[in-house]
Amino acid sequence: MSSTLEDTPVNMTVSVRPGDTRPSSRTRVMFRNVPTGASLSSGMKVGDNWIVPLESLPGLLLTPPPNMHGSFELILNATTISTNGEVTREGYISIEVEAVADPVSYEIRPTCFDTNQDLVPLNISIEGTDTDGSENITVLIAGTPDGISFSPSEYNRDGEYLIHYEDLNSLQFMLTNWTLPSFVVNVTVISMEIFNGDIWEETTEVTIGNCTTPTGSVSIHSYPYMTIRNC
Ligand SMILES: [Ca+2]
Ligand SMILES: [Ca+2]
Repeated sequence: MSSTLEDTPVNMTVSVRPGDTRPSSRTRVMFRNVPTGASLSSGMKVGDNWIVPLESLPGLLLTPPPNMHGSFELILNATTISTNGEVTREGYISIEVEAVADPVSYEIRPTCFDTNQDLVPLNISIEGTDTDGSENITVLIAGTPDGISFSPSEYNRDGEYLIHYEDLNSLQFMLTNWTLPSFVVNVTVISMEIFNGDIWEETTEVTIGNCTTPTGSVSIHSYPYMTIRNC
């Protein structure tokens, strides 16, 4: 049994010693039952089989099908062909591939709220790389101040809201504290392999400002104060 991680090549560690070394004989090595999408680092693919030159066996790598996890079994046929005929030996190689959560790409569009708004959309778009349905994507918004709540979501505790991937298109926050000039939340994008719970996550600080009171060193509501005294 050889083990590897999802999308990671595994060394085949196979050696074949010809039983007949006379110049008139030759040995052919064939890997059978190679899953669709898998590849070997050397050799020629013929249907689901790969024919690999004897001299390429040391260091031979197998790359599992993209995003695949689970196990499969290869059949190894080594055939020596000589003037005495053909002799084939058969062996089996089990490969175990462990699921790994993949990074996702995401974009959080800047937004701000007006003091007369109750509901404000928050646009978060996420694109996963492991699209075979083996990963669950969620977003956790933490550090939410009083007076703000996100919907649709699951409220955890202490200002934490969990948003499911399918709800991202309709995500918005409800505002009941219009005195906030701006607020900062921590947005964590999470992908989790359903099979074994492996997690990839990344956290971004997002500032959501009051549209009429921009944050920063300059404010449109800041006017110079000046006194002119006529002597
Ligand atoms: Ca996968
Ligand atoms: Ca994965």
